[in-house]
Amino acid sequence: MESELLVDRREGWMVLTLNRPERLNALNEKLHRLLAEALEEAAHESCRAVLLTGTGRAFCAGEDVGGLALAAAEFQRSGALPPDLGVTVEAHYNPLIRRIRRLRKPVVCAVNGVAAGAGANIALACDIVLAARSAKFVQAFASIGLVPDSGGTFFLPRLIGEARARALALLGEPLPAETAQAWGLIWQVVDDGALRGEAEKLAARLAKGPTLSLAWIKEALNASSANDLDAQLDLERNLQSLAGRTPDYREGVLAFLEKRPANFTGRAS
Ligand code: T3D
Repeated sequence: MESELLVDRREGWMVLTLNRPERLNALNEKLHRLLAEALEEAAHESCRAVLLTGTGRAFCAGEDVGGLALAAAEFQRSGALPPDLGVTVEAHYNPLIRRIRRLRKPVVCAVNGVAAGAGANIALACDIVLAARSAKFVQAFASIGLVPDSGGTFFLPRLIGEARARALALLGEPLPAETAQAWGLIWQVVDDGALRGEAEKLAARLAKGPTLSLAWIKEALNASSANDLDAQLDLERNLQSLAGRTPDYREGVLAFLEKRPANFTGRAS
């Protein structure tokens, strides 16, 4: 049987494909475990970029509500308290979002179709999000009496502002990919047939980039929403000190002066 997560190792980068198309790539414990293992592998020096996508007509429909419904029915029958969903969030969703944000290399997300619930917010946690023209983003939580998780209440207002964030979260209405791009929720919409190719080109390009500098850019941007300007200026100074000592900086400057493409290694020495 095919794995629920396809891991395709390329030269210096990886493609992770959620692979439960019959459930719109909804997440269960096994898929979470496979994702955690793959992202752990992606942290190794040999991997310099990650592409995350899904098979079939969806990117990811969030938590497998089939599993939730089963558990709820069981608890109703036995008269016990319903399961504490915060436990799943703490065990699986929060670590997943932290892994993506803290990974010291760019994560590209190719949203190949609907991204709902935690599926939408996992996409938003990635560094560069491309979406198929037919894709849509749904904060589906309120529709089933839940609260946005996986960073939704953090990412949404920062990306698109309070008014739009509140309406999306409270109404749970689908947001078409083109509007998502127009609002600044994602980087770019691509024609459906071109999405995978464009996303692969982008990941391969990033994998040839100055990996340490990209990691520090990610670190600075991650920190900026909690920092004031002074703290952010200090952080930028510290990171620039580090970047200025890398072989990739030397190579970048040399390549510029010699009017040739830089050959970055991503190495510290
Ligand atoms: O601790 C915790 O566990 C809490 C954590 C929560 C995190 C969350 O993500 S909560 C939010 C969970 N997600 C949802 O509520 C989304 C549910 N799905 C939908 O709203 C719709 O399916 C979509 C908007 C995503 C797509 O709609 P549509 O019309 O294109 O497809 P469909 O017909 O609704 O779904 C197709 C099949 O996928 C269908 O199965 P069937 O009838 O063909 O056998 C449907 O049941 C299944 N499916 C869709 N979403 C899920 C799912 N199966 C399991 N889990 C899903 N999330």
